[in-house]
Amino acid sequence: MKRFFVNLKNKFLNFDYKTYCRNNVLFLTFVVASVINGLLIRVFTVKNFLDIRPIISDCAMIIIIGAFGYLIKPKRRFIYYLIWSIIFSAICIINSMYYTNYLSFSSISLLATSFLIVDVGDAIVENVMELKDFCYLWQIIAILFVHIKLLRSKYYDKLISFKHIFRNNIFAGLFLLIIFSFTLSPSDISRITKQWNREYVVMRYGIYTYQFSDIFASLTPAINSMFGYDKSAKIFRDYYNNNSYVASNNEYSNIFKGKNVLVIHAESVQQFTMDTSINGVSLTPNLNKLASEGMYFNNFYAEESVGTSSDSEFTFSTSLLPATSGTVAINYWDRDYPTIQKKFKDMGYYIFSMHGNNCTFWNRNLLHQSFGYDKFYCYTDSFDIDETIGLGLSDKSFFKQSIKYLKDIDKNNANWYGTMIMLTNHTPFSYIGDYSDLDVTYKYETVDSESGKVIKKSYPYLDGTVLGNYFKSVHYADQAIGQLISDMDKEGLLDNTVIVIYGDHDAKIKKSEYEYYYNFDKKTGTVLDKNDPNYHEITDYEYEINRKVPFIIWSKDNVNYKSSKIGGMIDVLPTLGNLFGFSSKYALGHDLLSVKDNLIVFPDGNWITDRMYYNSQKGEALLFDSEYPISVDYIEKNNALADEKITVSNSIIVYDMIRSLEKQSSIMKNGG
Ligand code: GP9
Ligand code: MN
Repeated sequence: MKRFFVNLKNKFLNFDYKTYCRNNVLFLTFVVASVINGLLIRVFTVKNFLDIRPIISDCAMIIIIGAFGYLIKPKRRFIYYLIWSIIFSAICIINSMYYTNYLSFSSISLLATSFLIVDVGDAIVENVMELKDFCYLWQIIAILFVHIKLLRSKYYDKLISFKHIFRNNIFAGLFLLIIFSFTLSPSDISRITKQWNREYVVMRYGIYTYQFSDIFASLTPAINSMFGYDKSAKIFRDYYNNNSYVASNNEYSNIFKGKNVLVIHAESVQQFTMDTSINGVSLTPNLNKLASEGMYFNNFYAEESVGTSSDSEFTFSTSLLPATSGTVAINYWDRDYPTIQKKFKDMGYYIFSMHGNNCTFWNRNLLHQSFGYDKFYCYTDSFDIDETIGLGLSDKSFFKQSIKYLKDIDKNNANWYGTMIMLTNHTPFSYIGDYSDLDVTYKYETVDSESGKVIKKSYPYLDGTVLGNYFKSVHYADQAIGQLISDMDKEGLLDNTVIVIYGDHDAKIKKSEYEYYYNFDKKTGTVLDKNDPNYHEITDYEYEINRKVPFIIWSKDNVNYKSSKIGGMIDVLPTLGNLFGFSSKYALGHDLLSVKDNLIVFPDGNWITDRMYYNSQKGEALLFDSEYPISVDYIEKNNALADEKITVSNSIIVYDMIRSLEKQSSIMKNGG
């Protein structure tokens, strides 16, 4: 190994750079110009020009692409570099314009629609094109200029075959790629595969790698939907033929008919936080109050997949499970979905959503249109970033700024349905600092044996830990919700409104954090040893089960209902449907106020009932009541049902089955 590096070093030191440059003028012009443009676009957009990592990534990508030029005869090589220079400049120009409008980067899957949704009458159009967007054209001019000069000096006639340079350049590109890959964290890798935070991907990987990964991600749905349509259509038809919709009829049916709805998407709020106090202070006094006065489901799962927030929004809105490959928000946002939003719209409601983050995060600017929202109030258009915590605008400021919009909406519409997506309580929670007044040090009093005086003491306890920061952050989020409810009340906005609150998914806190928390000995201020018989080890099952989130439905009418029965995001549409008087024949969930033996399926095929948790990958089960035996039949029946729900959801998501079959039936009706 050592010899390899010594050889490598010698090769670098003894390399004849002058001759190399003289023989590779066009290639080097292409590489240097492309790297400079890659840097320029980051300077003009995300402004992270000091980071060397995206430069390495850009270089690797450009060198590998440029290397293929050496497979072409010297005289024709110019065409190759010119074409790539045009492509690269176009990538920079389009993204530069796109960024001005959306504070994000373009995707080939969105490009046509995204430019369509720019309001032509709006002042924003004046900013669609700016002079700086075209500065990238210099690359094409430079390539042309260099080529003409080389042509005049008969440079190409002197060049001989350069296949070995092709090979060397490929090696150089791959070498840089390997170096770059060492700098990647698991979250960097996850972000490039999911593509939901395109700004981050460009900052980290550079514009070219971003754009190529985007092309790949954009083609996935088209490729997936090319195969297996017939099989999926059959499963879809069979399922709905055998499971036709049955309307709920219970004492809660239609009780909220005609009321307004405000849905609060409570970022990363897990249910157990509602049962947690630190130094006697409840983490979530406001949520607890709403839960105790209203309808509260404390055994409820978000059922999200890699699309996290956006998956929860999807399952909440449609009563379908998220996509098994890719995400609905990024890859399949344009399908025809039966949503809660469309149901309320059919009842004459004005439908809106609000979020203090960039409008394009999770592709919401398009996803929300597809769900049926009339308007999406988001940071770029509707909110001032006057207080930043973590990912962006603080929840308290977001809610404060929302009140004026809510008042307007309430004044101008007989009925409305709105979703407010919170942001502050988002991992890594470390930015919460002084914004939260929760103290997570452990405080206690002791009596001094000599003087008999009471002495106040403390242990750092959860201070500085991720879980401690999460608790502080949840406490902040809870206060923000309390503030919103009280501000709405002051404005009379609560009198005819039902508040619906859900935690969108768990906080992704490591097991070791919980183990520290559960094994902290408050008497000694130390953590129990792993070998101690009282040590509480968090098993995979305990961790999974603890991922549940709260689901609350509250109104001033004091409709009180508490349930510890299993439920999930897939049940929201049927439950609200029962309360507000609508239904969807495609819903895969159940009305939580009627269901007896519910089955909650996770997108990976695992499932949970009131009796057991089943891990379908391992074929392993955890029984909640060991006295109550489970039959193999019970497991097989639920496995089949879980599989059906996943497959039917995917048939709607991937093959746009509802649109496709409804189109077919309307053609048949019209005799086409
Ligand atoms: C982004 C926010 C976070 O706007 O909704 O999404 P998440 O990381 O939780 O999926
Ligand atoms: Mn989220």
